[in-house]
Amino acid sequence: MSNKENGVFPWEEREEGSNAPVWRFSKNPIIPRDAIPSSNSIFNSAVVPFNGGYAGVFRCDDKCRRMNVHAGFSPDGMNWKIDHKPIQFLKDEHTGLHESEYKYDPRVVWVEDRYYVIWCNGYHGPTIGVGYTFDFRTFYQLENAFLPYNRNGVLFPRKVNGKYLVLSRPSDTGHTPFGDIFISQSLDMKYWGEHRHVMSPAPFEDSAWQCMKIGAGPAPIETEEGWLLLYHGVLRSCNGYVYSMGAALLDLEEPWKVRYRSQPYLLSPQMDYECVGDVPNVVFPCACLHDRSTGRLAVYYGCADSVTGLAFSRVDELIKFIKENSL
Ligand code: BMA
Repeated sequence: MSNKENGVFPWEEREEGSNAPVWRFSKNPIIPRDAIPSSNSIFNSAVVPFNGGYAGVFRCDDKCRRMNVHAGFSPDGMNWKIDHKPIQFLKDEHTGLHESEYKYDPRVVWVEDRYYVIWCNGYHGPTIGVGYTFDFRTFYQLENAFLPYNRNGVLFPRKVNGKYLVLSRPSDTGHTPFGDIFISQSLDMKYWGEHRHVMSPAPFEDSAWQCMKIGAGPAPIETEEGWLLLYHGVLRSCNGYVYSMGAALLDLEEPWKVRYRSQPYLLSPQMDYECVGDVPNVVFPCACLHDRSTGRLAVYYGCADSVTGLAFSRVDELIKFIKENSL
């Protein structure tokens, strides 16, 4: 068991002449929609360093369009072998913990001694499911963090002031046309409280790409200047929702305080594989690898609810960009 960042870091330099703060991998998408026999689509998925390579939890919608999560492994973060069968979470039989009606949009993060998985869990509507694994073979399910309706649960990689922290976005039963990011705190990963508001959508006149709803993306990355949070923002266009990616810098000690927040988007649906698919015009980040020795970032994001893409950035350049282009 290990969370050592000793794999080959997935990386490609930005194109010559470009000064974009975030740039796409030239060989995107890295995971096609049919990477396993049962899949209709594989997207909005999470990866982490594992055993000298990488492991992940992947959202695979099947050909009945049931949403579930599968484990996967990679030597280099780019070439993935995804289990054909969904993860079967073990539950404590005495608690009466329900079967999930569906699972989607997983995030994975190493906290203290294990990998926590957190996802949108179907329980009389969407809410925040929580589980953990040591080896990506056996998975354990814990109690849901919240009542329905809620989505985009994202766990911090360490306790802050002695408490686990989770971001979430309270929602409704459907394709929620609203949404703010909140933070909740827990001593035991079971009972969550001390809820604080973090961020609202931005005014249309200032930053329309994030004016309808927002939701946390990958687990926040700790930097000297604060928690770097990648998130998605949604614009309602005359042709439907458009999902783009931005970033914020949250206070290290009081992460409900937003220090800076990008006014322009960092990535928006512009390539064919982001604009065309089961749900057009979606980039949806759920994971970010950070190579501390070089400051490199590798962002995994769902494209058009169909395939998985990879994008790159550098932590210092990204922070500089957010500060210079803050709302
Ligand atoms: C959100 C979630 C995501 C999805 C996005 C675009 O509400 O359901 O899983 O990628 O919509 O369809």
